[in-house]
Amino acid sequence: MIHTRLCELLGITHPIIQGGMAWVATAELSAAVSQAGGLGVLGGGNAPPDYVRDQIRALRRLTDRPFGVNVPLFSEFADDIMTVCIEEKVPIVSTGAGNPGPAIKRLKAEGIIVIPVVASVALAKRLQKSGADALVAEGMEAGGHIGDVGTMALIPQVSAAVDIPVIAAGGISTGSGLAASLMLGAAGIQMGTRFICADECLAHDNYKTHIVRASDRSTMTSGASLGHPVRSLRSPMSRKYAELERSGITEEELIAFGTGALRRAMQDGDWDTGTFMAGQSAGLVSAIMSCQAIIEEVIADAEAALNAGAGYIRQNAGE
Ligand code: TUI
Repeated sequence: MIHTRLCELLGITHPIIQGGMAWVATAELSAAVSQAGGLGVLGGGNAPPDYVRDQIRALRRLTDRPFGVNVPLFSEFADDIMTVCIEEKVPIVSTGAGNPGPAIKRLKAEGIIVIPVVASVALAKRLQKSGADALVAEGMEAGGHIGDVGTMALIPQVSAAVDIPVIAAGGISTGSGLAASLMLGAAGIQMGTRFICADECLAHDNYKTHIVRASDRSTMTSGASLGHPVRSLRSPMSRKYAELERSGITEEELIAFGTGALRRAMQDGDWDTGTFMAGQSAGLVSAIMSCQAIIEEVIADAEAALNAGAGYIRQNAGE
């Protein structure tokens, strides 16, 4: 059993959190992850507050285990979604794509556990001071909106800079990734891409199949010119987006071109016009499985990796 202080803080069995992916992390997926002993996190995305409230209620019909809601801070509804989380007594809120600052105080005053996603040491330190309970440190191998530091370098630096539990994210889909993250100072992991390929995930089958077929170089980033680089599967849409970006069209035109593309990937599986956000660990995902099977496999493989690691170290120390 891999049990860390993150399990204590969140009331979960395994230190595995499911990324709160916009459109993709619905009640069905998040409930299944929580039911399997991890932490399911609903994706707030750009959705209006009433949709999020319905999702919270739908999740609660499926599990009585702890769960979270992710609030991307660029959403026009970010504050309203936090209000919904307070009204619905959501136990855990994670934030992404910005500095949650004063929102932490507001949520904590209501007894909510707050876990911001950070991509730098500076923000990690600031948010620990602001009262964050734990942090997800996300490297640029991750899917979706990303920072610019890789996971292997980010995790040990954030872990050394703060005392609260650090959850490693970005490029992690396997047990060896969990074992490595623990070695780097993390108290658990967050996986997004791996959970897109869960049976319980409502994403279109094409989305899952493209991830299963992906290899190491199957993702690319676009959107840097707008100030928010996004990693997605290399597809006709992501190539076209990058091309338009280089061609110097206006920001408005570029935004209009990208609007609705994530929904088209998730709901329609439209390879030509959808943006299939996914991390570099897509190349590590080789099957579509239940959330329970995913979590059991990751834990068992992490235990094996940690044991083999100890054996390897003993061998190399000449014991
Ligand atoms: O938030 C994410 N990933 C996301 S959000 C999203 S929805 C979207 N749709 C269309 C275009 C763009 C996004 C898809 N993926 N991950 C968490 C994350 N947060 N990664 C990096 C950061 C981050 C970056 C900078 C957090 C804070 C930050 O701080 C800047 C500051 O203000 O100090």
